[in-house]
Amino acid sequence: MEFVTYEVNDRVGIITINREKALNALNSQVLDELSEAFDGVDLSEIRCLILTGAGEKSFVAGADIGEMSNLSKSEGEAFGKKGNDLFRKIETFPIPVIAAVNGFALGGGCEISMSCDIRICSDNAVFGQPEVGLGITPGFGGTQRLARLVSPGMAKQLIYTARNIKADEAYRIGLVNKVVSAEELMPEALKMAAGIAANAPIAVRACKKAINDGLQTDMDKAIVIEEKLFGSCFETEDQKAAMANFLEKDKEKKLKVVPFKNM
Ligand code: DAK
Repeated sequence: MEFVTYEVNDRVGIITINREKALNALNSQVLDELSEAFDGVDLSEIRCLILTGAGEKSFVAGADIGEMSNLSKSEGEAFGKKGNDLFRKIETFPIPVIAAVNGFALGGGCEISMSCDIRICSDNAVFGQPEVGLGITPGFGGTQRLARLVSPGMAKQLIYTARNIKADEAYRIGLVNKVVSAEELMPEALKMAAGIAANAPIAVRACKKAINDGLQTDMDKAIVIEEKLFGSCFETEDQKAAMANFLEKDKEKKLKVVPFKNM
């Protein structure tokens, strides 16, 4: 792949968008390669992913404006679908995905970070949805995910004004989970990912599915989703081993790697 790299650090996979000259802007090729990288993750080994951008200046400075500038209506729809399919793939990916936001996260960059489960950013990060200044709406789910993540009022303010916000404000409104220095960004993301990877993998996946699916429905149905996933954990070796370890007061025993199944 030309613009995306993938590496493995113990049980954590790191996907890097590597198109630094264009501040990691998302063109069709980057979207295709990202999709391929996610498809290639070995889910029997990897328990958490980190998505980041190459360099210290930009995570992703948006969809590629050069490529978008000459799109026809049908081409625009096709480009939107390519992005939306990828972003849903990330959002519903069986294991957690942490966005390590190393600088600009504008337009499609902010949107791809919001399709991840958790966002950690460097203190030079800048978030925003500048689309209305370019004559378009956010096209990769920004209107939907920002409103759900922060609040409808704050999302409307940011989207209508096209105003960029710095890391501290992104943290204050709940768009990012944590702000660290640029040097600390990857160590912090890896530390959080390792913490997730140390827990029972099927239970972690079930939590992601319960939260995601539950948010799409009303509370009565959402609670049933949780019940079913909770019940399914009692068919796992992790549940039996982890509870036995607790009862035997042997907290040092490690959880086994259990392949993902039936979820
Ligand atoms: N696309 C293409 N190239 C970009 C880019 C982008 N989004 N952002 C930066 N670059 C390129 C620049 O053109 C420049 O290339 P060269 O001139 O060196 O060849 C290089 O990256 C360095 O950028 P600058 O020279 O501009 O660097 P500065 O430090 O001066 O400024 C900046 C950094 C991030 C403030 C600035 O580059 C900037 O404003 N970039 C654009 C940010 C932006 O507006 N992003 C949102 C794009 S709109 C849809 C699907 C998707 C979308 C919408 C609809 N559907 C199909 C419905 C998504 C839309 C967006 O994401």
